[in-house]
Amino acid sequence: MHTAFLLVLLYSFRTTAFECTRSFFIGILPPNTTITSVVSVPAGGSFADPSPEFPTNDTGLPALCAIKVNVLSSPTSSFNFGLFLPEAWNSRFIGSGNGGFGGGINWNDMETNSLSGFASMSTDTGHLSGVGDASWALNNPESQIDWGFRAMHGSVVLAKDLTRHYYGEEIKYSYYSACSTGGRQGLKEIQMFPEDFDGILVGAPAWWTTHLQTWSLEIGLWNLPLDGANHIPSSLFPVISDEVFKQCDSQDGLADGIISDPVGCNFFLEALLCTPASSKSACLTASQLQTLYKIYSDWVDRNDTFVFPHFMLGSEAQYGALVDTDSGVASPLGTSWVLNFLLNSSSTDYNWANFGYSTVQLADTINPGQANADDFDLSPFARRGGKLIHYHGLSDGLIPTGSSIYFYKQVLSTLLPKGVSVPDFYRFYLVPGMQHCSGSVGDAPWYIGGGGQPFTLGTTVHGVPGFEDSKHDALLALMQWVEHDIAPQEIVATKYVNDSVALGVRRQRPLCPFPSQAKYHGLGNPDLATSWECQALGTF
Ligand SMILES: *[C@@H]1O[C@H](CO)[C@@H](O)[C@H](O)[C@H]1NC(C)=O
Ligand SMILES: *[C@@H]1O[C@H](CO)[C@@H](O)[C@H](O)[C@H]1NC(C)=O
Ligand SMILES: *[C@@H]1O[C@H](CO)[C@@H](O)[C@H](O)[C@H]1NC(C)=O
Ligand SMILES: *[C@@H]1O[C@H](CO)[C@@H](O)[C@H](O)[C@H]1NC(C)=O
Ligand SMILES: *[C@@H]1O[C@H](CO)[C@@H](O)[C@H](O)[C@H]1NC(C)=O
Ligand SMILES: [Ca+2]
Repeated sequence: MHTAFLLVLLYSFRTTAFECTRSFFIGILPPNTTITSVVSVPAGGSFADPSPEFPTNDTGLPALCAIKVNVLSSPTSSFNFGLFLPEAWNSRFIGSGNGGFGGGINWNDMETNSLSGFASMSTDTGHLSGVGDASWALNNPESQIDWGFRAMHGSVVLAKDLTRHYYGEEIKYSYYSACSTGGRQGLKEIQMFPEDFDGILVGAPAWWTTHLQTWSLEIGLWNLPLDGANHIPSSLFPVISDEVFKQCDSQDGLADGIISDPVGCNFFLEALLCTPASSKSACLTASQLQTLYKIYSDWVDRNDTFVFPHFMLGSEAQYGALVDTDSGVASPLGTSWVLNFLLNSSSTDYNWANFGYSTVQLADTINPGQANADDFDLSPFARRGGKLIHYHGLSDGLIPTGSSIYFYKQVLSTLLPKGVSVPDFYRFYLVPGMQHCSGSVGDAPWYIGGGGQPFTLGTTVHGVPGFEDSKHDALLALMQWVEHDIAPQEIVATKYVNDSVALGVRRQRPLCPFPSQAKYHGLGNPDLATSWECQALGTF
């Protein structure tokens, strides 16, 4: 009797698969860490830890253990990370990232990833703030370093320890997927801690912090002051965009509302010039045209120094943040960074008349928070078998597509002479019509299940609904590369009708490994991926 009762007890104890309690994790982490909370979430449950960067609560979660940890990173700073450990675990670990200067745990991407079975991690990077707010960085060099790279690496190491302990098993593979600042965080991991991840998927990385943030200020100044003859009001950008599409859409060989090759478009800006007959609300003066020339040109400064690439033709719909400046001042993505990270100034009425290339030089000297992800020698990551997939939208109106092209070419220039075969570990894709990280103009197919993309389609969307394979899902393509050594070729991007999965597919089209481009066969429905093929440029 007594023995039987004990056996029943033991048996029922073992069916409680995992121990999601704070005491279970005590002693696993180093002394300068605090396990803030351990919460068991039932299937279909929710989780709330809203922050300025990620205000939306998770709902519809799979059964999981949610852990939050605080880590002292210096005597004056600390960072937090979150970890979701789903009961239905796929034996893999994944990290996600942040946006702008934002601070907050990305529980949203963690939900996406845990619905796919990953143990999922994200860090708040050491502070709480919205994406355009860098005031936390003022005279706070330790938190700048946390944001720069320290919080990500520290979180990855500790979150992996908790994951192993929880499941009582080794992690089979570790991945990372994120966009924008998240892309920078991923490249930084490759450069500084190549052992952290087996596969990394980055979109539109904000990798060149000292140049990107200063350029974000400069491009606003080009279109100011509001009463200057040079100023293009926001009401004219739809007019400009229409003219760009009118000229460039068909130059790629197919009039389909998508500018597939903005670099190849011979755009005649003077078509926009006002004549005595034209309506003033639908044309540009000669001085406004000069501003437009600047917007579409690289920032090249003293001694012919290349500072930063220009926006691509077809990116105008997203100019509200940096170019339009209806507020009369440049974007905080520029000013807030320069004041708080660089000049150590809290001035709200700073005189930007003195701003210019010398500020970029100062930024390069100081490199606040060591945030620049500009070490192009990725060979340690390549040697240990790491794989990188990188993508960038051609209609990105926040981070110029050219900055990704420049990064890829710098890696080629660094590694090809050393005999490192870049396509063996790094593939780069341009996404025609895609805006910053997600969404598109002209109904262009953009969805590949990249960092942050699923959540924009719905809080419980994960993977590529209806197309759960490595041909359509960039993360699955990366996993196939890492785990089965099958390198990705074309990746088919999807556009759902009105970006609603329930409304079905509007269009699909292959994305091609750079520098090849998707070309229409000339026959068949151009909305089907099978009507397109990747064509190489010359022999490359
Ligand atoms: C998120 O959850 C918190 C805590 O449960 C709650 O106070 C808040 O109202 C929720 N926010 C939304 C938008 O539902
Ligand atoms: C906290 O612990 C980690 C790992 O042991 C160590 O690298 C780090 O320097 C420690 N931080 C502080 C503030 O002691
Ligand atoms: C241009 O380059 C020359 C030679 O390196 C240098 O002496 C000069 O100071 C540079 N000019 C500016 C304005 O940076
Ligand atoms: C701002 O402060 C940091 C130290 O926190 C210093 O390294 C940097 O040089 C300062 N910036 C300027 C422009 O003086
Ligand atoms: C998609 O959105 C457009 C514009 O809002 C609307 O006119 C159209 O009816 C929507 N399509 C569907 C199938 O809901
Ligand atoms: Ca076209």
